[in-house]
Amino acid sequence: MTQRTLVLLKPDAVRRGLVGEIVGRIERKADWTITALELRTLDREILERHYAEHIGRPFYEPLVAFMSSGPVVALVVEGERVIEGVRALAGPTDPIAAPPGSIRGDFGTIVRENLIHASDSEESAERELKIFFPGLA
Ligand code: 3AN
Repeated sequence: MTQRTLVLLKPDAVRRGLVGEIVGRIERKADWTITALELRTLDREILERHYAEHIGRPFYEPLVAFMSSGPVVALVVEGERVIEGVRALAGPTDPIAAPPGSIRGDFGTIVRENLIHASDSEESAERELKIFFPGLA
């Protein structure tokens, strides 16, 4: 089943020089294609839309501060079961609980700075792709 997903390499990944490493893991999966890729600094407005479900939670303000603390790399990735697949490459939200071999498990320590965002369902992917790449067909 061919799908499309939104991936964000968060400011910690960019600052730490892990863009190549993470993009490489995505590229090496057979038959997935990166169809858009952009370095971009996110403002509060776009983050409010992206993280709408978290508004009001205790971690929301620090999350927005972190996510706007430097540029991110936003990508669109297409391919076979790519939504589930990039989530599997990323590992669970808490990097300490994430298995070694996953991006968060290999490189992360704290929950907020967990390196990568990837859409978690077809509905989320559709919503998030509209926010970040409104011009996409
Ligand atoms: P995921 O990115 O694994 O889907 P979400 O959507 O639940 O996780 O959370 C979005 C982001 O909010 C996470 N990537 C993380 O940066 C931050 N976050 C989530 N839960 C917490 C928490 N309990 N404490 C601090 N930050 C959190």
